[in-house]
Amino acid sequence: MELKELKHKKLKKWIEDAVELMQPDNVYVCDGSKTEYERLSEQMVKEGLAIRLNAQKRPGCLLFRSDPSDVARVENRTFIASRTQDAAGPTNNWIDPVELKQTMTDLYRGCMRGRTMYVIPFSMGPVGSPIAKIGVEITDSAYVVINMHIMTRVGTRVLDALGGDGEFVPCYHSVGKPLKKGESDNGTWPCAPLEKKYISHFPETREIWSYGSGYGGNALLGKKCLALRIASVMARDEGWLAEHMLILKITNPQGKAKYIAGAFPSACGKTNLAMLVPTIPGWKVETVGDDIAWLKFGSDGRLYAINPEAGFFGVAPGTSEESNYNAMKTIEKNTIFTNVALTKDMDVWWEGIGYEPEGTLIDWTGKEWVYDKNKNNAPAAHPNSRFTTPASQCPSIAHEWEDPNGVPISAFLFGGRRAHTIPLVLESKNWLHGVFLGSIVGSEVTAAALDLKVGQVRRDPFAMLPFCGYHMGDYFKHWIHIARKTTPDKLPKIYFVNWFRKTDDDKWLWPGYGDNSRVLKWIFERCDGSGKAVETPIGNMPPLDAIDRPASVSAQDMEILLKVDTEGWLQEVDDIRRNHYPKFGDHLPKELYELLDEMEKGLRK
Ligand code: SAT
Ligand code: MN
Repeated sequence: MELKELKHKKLKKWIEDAVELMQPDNVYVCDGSKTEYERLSEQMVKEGLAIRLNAQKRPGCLLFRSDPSDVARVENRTFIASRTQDAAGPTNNWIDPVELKQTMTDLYRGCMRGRTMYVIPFSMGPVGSPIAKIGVEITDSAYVVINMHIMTRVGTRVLDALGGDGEFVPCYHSVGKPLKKGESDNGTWPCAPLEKKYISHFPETREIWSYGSGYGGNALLGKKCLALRIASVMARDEGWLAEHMLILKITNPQGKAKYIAGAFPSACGKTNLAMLVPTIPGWKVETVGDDIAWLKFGSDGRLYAINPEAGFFGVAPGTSEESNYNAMKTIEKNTIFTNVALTKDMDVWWEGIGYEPEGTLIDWTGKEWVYDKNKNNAPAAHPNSRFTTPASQCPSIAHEWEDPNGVPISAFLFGGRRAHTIPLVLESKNWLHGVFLGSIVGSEVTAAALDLKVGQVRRDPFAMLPFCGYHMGDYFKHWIHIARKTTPDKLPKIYFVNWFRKTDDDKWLWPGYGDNSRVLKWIFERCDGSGKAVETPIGNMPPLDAIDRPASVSAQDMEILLKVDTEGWLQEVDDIRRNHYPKFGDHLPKELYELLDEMEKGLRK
């Protein structure tokens, strides 16, 4: 579509201003068609930016290799530029919005020279749904366009829904590498150096400005930037929730279904949990979403969740037939792989794919790579290598996944990677206590963000620390207050889970994956009023016989998994009181300090 055909005056003006500033060679408004996807794919293959994979083994699949400096979200270059620093809070990077816009305007000036400006109208949520939000991303990356095709609903139908004066979130994106006359990318991934990367959010004006990175959440602006950072601010103002949560449907052998939403930090297995194949006979798990949930109250007083996305941007390493059968089926076709390894027969490979590679590979940096049984060489696939794949292709997708009204949530899960202390599962005493549990989530850091030390425990409340567009203390308050919109019996129950416990000699205590269905079954039964629980100082826990123990877990290990580790929890209390809660200053709801005191008292009894 041509720019002049656009009906929406404000949108047209916004694009024209961007064209003047960024000076692209061409402007192209995306229609979202299959032909468009194919044309851009072919263009990138020709330019040497993409490799077409084996048409028999992986039809419609592409492989991209990014610049080694551009492989994950960059949290220290991510900014919440609210008018005051206090509004952004102590856990977000803040720059004064006027100053930041000045800096970035200078960077944007002429940044698309030699390139095409793509205009991507996209909908988060089914097009036309009352809960969907529309965004328009301007980008100079064709890679971003085809990823957005999969991750969101894109194109003319979105412009139609927007009409002449509909509301949209304006999103600027540039890889930050203008081309001189006659210059080309020459087959290398374009991006700007770290100190020039900016992933910026202006919460009051609901704008997103991203510069310098082409990877994942830095560049696919519908995901973390719109659906979490900006949407969390909208949700606070409008009385709903925008959360970093998977959504799954679980059905018992009698055919009764419930929906569960779960928050875990990036690369902690949300995708695996959302697509889980239960190991307990007769139970079924289906997928509604794997990363983000928007939740609103229905007229019946219950919380309903939609998945605003249309695809999965999943971590490749560790994904295998065994760990995630449904993901492996989903990515058989029409999938974009980024930074995985390439086999001789033009297929993909990564660490933990479930089989050894044949012959030599080309690793994610483009170099020859020989498999070493002792694993002494650097990984062939980058630890944060990803697949972008359509949700509709997932064998476990629930038929209601695009229901514009969402699905009613019975339980929330909070979890992270914790080798010690945190039990396999814990139920909150009530809503407020559940908010307390959410506020103290910690996890060992993964490779999903570039600038954090992998393996260290960091507190990541509600798994939202990198994704909340305002002060986290106010976010806790919002969670406390939202309960007043309904009656306690209508609210989801809240659980703390930990699949990642280890023995002192570093062995997993719990098999995880499909066996996590055993924990989900107990949660289902609790929500159904039948499951047993015992009260402890940290919350309600299943008695030993309430969870079907997998054959691979000894009775002794089960006891460790379900025991209150008093010493460990007292250390938690100490760490929360000294290092975690004080960060939020007087924005931290006092109720949470009270619950911390109460828990400590209980533990010392
Ligand atoms: O790069 S993303 O932010 O989309 C992935 C993640 O960190 O969860
Ligand atoms: Mn995520």
